[in-house]
This record gives sequence, structure tokens and C-alpha cells, in this order.
Amino acid sequence: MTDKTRIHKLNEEQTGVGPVLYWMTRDQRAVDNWALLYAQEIAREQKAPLKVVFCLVPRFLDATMRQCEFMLKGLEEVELTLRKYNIPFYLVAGSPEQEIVRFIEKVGAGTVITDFSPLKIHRAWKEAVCKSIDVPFYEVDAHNIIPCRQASNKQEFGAYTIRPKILRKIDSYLIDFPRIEKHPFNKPGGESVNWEKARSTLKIDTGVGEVDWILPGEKAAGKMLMDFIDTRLTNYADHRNDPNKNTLSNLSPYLHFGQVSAQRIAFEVRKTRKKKQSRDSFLEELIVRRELSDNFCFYNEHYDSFEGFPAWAQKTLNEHRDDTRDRLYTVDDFEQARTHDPLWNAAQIEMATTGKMHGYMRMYWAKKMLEWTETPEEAQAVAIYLNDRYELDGRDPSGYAGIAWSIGGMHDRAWTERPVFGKIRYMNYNGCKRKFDVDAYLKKFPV
Ligand code: FAD
Ligand code: FO1
Repeated sequence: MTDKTRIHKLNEEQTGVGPVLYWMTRDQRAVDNWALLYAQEIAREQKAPLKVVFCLVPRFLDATMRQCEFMLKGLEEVELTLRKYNIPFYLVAGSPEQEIVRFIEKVGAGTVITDFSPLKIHRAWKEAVCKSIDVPFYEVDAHNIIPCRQASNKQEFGAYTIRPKILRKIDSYLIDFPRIEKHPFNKPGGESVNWEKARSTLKIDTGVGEVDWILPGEKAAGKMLMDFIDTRLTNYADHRNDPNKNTLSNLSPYLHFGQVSAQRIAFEVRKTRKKKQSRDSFLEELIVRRELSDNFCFYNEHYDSFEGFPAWAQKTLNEHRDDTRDRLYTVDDFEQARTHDPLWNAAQIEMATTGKMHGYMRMYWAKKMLEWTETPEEAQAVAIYLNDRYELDGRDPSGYAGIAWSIGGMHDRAWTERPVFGKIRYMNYNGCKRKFDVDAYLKKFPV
């Protein structure tokens, strides 16, 4: 049974007659998905058909071919898996405000379930759909281990304030999943999605191409998780800040598209006998840091602008607005990796060519943009633009939070004051040299 605290009712409608419809957005998977499980629970109770629909928008926050293909290939797998469970998957193209409403009417849905997301775009979609339908509409937090609203009812100051709240509840949420069942109230068969037609509706930049070191989809995500546990997890605590070591999980693209559930990852990692220090260190990132990002975006509508930074950070950045910048670069300079700093350029090349910059380099990369642009607003805007254009895991709460942390002191504290940065934590080339073999990293990503 889906824990009722995962479910949030979006309207007042009480009963609906007709198929149960799951509108999939953020949690693009057939297994380990509380939203789908809840939809099936209701459908079984009502002896009603169960359908799944995804709305493909022509342009989603400037996503490029790189991210859209990763997503679409994952969805193709979702369609096939759902078919085995006798659950039809539909794809509608256009804006959800119109297309989801139209689809709800077309199939005569009696109940609608959708995913939780803290992002403004998703919230606006849901609000619009809500106004146009008269059947019960529920949101299920299938993304977080502890549902965002349950973890905290306010914006948290940092990991140190959300951690105890999470730890208090983690054992009741970090459980295994029930299995989705073959749905008994659907007619077998039905039409398949025309994926080529779907692709033709996209109005996206094809200049940023796909990458081939990581495969999309639920099966590939499961394999990545098992590879990580078997071969990389042991060294995670010791090597996670070294961009030359292959120690990270590489699960963020899958998590971003919901092709794997964080709860599944945490459940599997928790039960291994790998080094405790590494398990704890990984779970701190996966649970505390990741769920803190959802908390930030959910309770702070300015998650992608200067106004969202904490008051102390805004104050110190304002006090240093007129400081002389030693270097100034344009978006194009940054995008083409044309700064004077070979380490920064290598990080940019890593992101542009692989679609995933190492986590440690992401902090350095964003902080240097604060140093080399005219205003913190410009630094944040350029960081979001490049992050979302090239990273496979871009346009995610963890991205907005990571950029706000690097440039705007979010979830951090004040440090020693210095030019341009004010009291925002500083990072420099020599600091990186002390931490890892910078020359080896430069060789991996030549300009
Ligand atoms: P692992 O180290 O294996 O971590 C496992 C999981 O823990 C990650 O997949 C992620 O879900 C979570 N996690 C790890 N580090 C963080 C963190 N600092 N904050 C929140 N969650 C974390 N993450 C994104 O998913 N999308 C982004 O667009 C993004 N942009 C970032 C931009 C900047 C400037 C910074 C500083 C961080 C950004 N992060 C982003 C957070 C983090 O760098 C990535 O999640 C991580 O590098 C992903 O690689 P991994 O899955 O191999 O990480
Ligand atoms: N969600 C949708 O419901 N429809 C889309 O067409 C869509 C496209 C898309 C493209 C790139 C990308 O990074 C995300 C995309 N998402 C889409 C949403 C995504 O699954 C996540 O919910 C959000 O990015 C929040 O993490």
C-alpha cells in the first residue's frame, strides 16, 4: 500500500467514474514508482482500467537533443515494460495545459494521478490542469525517499537542519517496494506510440548531441547501480572529490529523469556490506543533499535567481558589486572554453563532450563564473544556461541548488571576506592542485 503521506490531493473533487490515469512527468519508470503503484491501487479498488500518459512538450526549458533522446529512449522502454503488465502507455505532444486536459476528457478518466516536482514549470502545469478538470486529481511524491512536504514544512537553512528531520523518519520510508501487477481491468492490445512522429514534434537544438558512454532507461540504470555497488562504492568516501578517479555512481542522469528511484538506490546500498564510511558518505549525498535541493526549490520560488540567495549572501554580494574583476568573459568565451584557466576550460570540455562534469569540478566551475562576470546575476544565469544545455542531469533541483550554493552561499555559511566574492566561499586553482593531480585531469580533457 502506498503510504498516504506521499499523496497530496490537488483539488476537492471526491469521486470519479472511469479509468484511472497516471500522468507521468518526473518519474519516468515502470517499476519502483509510488505514483504508478497508487494509481493501480485505486484502479483495482474501483475495478477500473489503468492508463499512463506522458506529455512531450516541444521545448522543455531549452533541453537539447542530448537530454531529449536520453528521455525518449527511456520512455520507449517504459512503454514496453508497461505492456507486459497490461497497462497501455500513451504519448501526447504539445502543452500539458491543453493536451493533458484533452486526453483526460478523451479517455473519460475518473481519477488522475501525477508526480510531485518542486519546479515552477510543473507546478504551473498542474495548476492549469486542475482548473480545467472535475475529477479527483492527486500528486504522489515518487521522487523523494521522504516526501518533500513530510521532510519539512519550510525552507531549510542547510544540510545540518534537514539532516535530523530526515534521519528521524528515514526508517519508516526506506522500505522495499511492492511490485506492479498485471492489470486485470484493461483490455489487452491497443496501439503503440509512434516514436518517430513524437520526435518530429520537438523544436529543440540538435547542436548538442547524444553521448555514448551511458545508456538510457530503467535496465541500464539498474546495471549502473549494480556496477557502482560492486566496483566503485568501496572507495567513495576516500575518492569522491578526485575528478581523476572513477568513483562516483553516475546515477544522476537516471535520477533526473526518474529512470531509477532514489529509494531503490538507497535500499540496495544500505543492505550491502561495503565499507560503512563509504555507504554513509554516499547516502548523505543521495538522501540529505538531494532532498535538500527539492526542499530549496519547493519552498523558494526564486531558486533560479539572485533573490533566492540567503539575506547574508545578497548583502555581501551587493557590497562587492563594484569590485574590479581581473578578468571578464562572455557567455561565448565560457561556452567555447576560452578562459585563461586551463582547469576551468577542461571542466567545461568535460561537460560539453561527456554530458557530465565531475561533482567536485562543478563547484569550481560555477564559482569562477562569479569571479569572471560583471554581476552575480550574470554568473548565475550563465551557469544555469550552460549547466542545462550540456549536463544530462541539468534543469534539476540539484542543479539550481548547486549553482545557488556556489555563487550565492545557499546552504553554506559566511567565510573570510575577499574581493568580488565577499563572504561567499572561495575556491582556487592551487586549492585544487593540493587535492588532486590537476595535470592528469587536463590531459583527459584537452581544449
Ligand atoms: P554521486 O556522487 O554518485 O552522488 C549520488 C547522488 O547523490 C547524485 O546522483 C545526486 O542525486 C546526489 N548528489 C550528489 N551530490 C549532490 C549535491 N551536491 N547536491 C545535491 N545532490 C547531490 N546535480 C544534478 O542532479 N543536476 C544538476 O544539474 C546539477 N548541477 C550542479 C551544479 C553545480 C554548480 C553543483 C555544485 C552541483 C550540481 N549538481 C547537480 C549536484 C552534483 O554535482 C551532482 O548531483 C553529481 O555530481 C552527480 O553525479 P553522480 O550521480 O555520479 O554523483
Ligand atoms: N517532462 C515532461 O513531462 N515532458 C517533457 O516533454 C519533458 C522534457 C524534458 C526534457 C529534458 C529534461 O531534462 C527534462 C524533461 N522533462 C519533461 C521533465 C523531467 O522529467 C523532470 O521532471 C524535471 O526536469 C525535474 O527534474
